[in-house]
Amino acid sequence: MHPITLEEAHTLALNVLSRQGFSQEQSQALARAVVAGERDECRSHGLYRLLNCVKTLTAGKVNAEAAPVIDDIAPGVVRVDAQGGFSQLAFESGLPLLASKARTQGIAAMAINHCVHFSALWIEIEAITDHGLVGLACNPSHAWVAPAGGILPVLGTNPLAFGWPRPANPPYIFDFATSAIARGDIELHRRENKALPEGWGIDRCGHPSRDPEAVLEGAMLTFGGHKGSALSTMIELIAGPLIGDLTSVQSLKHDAGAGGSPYHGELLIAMDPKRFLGEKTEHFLQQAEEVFASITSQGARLPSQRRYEARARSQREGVWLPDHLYQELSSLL
Ligand code: NDP
Ligand code: PYC
Repeated sequence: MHPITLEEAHTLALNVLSRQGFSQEQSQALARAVVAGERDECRSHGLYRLLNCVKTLTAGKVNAEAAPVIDDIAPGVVRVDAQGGFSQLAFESGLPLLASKARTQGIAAMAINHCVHFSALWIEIEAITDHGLVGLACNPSHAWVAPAGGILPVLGTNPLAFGWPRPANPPYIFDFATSAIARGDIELHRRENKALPEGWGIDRCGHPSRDPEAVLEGAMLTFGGHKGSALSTMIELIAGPLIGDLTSVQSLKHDAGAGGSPYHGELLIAMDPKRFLGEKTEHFLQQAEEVFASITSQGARLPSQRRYEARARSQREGVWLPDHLYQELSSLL
């Protein structure tokens, strides 16, 4: 394993991306995202994703110099056209208007269109809770996941993330794929020659499999059976046709076997507790704290707690990259 500080990780990511042809703005936004993933020990969306950014660029499936265009389409709706670039810069560009609309209206939505997407959504949700707002985000991906009861991959890994700002604590945030696990984790198992846990996927014939290669070629499964399947379908709809963008099936078709990151849209919703609650805001935010306390007081943990602990550790001690990953990234400089 190769030790590296967070500053070095950021410089490495930035240099790889600029060297490969991404604009400064795109490189900065991408580097911030992958370093945050590595820092919080969400490795399926950490520095290893740089390999996929480069693969997507080499395949001609992303606009490396895209400058997002913001469109104020309704009092409560912002549209950001990512212009075929990665989602991160589009999100960062649209966030100030989304936050300002949420503060005025109480609730506002942002549709990001025409973006190449691999982001862990907690990064965006955390940026929304930093504004004191409640946030929700979701997007399709590539059609890799079979619906409950079926064996053909027609749904994406479709993440759903939610965040709640807490006055005296880090925000409550959950963020998960609606598949049993993110595809990135299956790819990491393949890279490390590790068998998958049961229940993550099936082979091409629909038989349960623990072989990462067979599952990558077959289909992943949803979490929670028909419940995950329905949530995933909802995401196909509200972050696809509703915002005028591609479904996971269409995204995979657009990729045409290039092996690039998914290309589609994303829906984000921001809500301002102060608009809903006025002078009762403090009282009701305190009730929310009681909900959290009722969970943690019995020894259960809140989602993101592991991440916040990992963050503190990485900020203190840096992170460790597998040697082969460090070498692969260095070879791109
Ligand atoms: P996990 O199955 O690991 O679930 C992650 C969420 O569950 C986190 O919020 C995590 O908090 C929480 N959690 C895990 N264990 C517990 C526990 N015991 N008690 C309470 N909370 C718990 O992640 P996934 O593989 O489903 O997703 C990983 C990432 O992949 C996400 O960030 C997602 O956005 C991203 N992704 C992105 C896609 C895209 O299209 N852009 C597609 C699919 C996934 P903690 O982090 O603290 O452990
Ligand atoms: O890990 O499932 C995944 C994923 C898809 C797009 C970005 N991440």
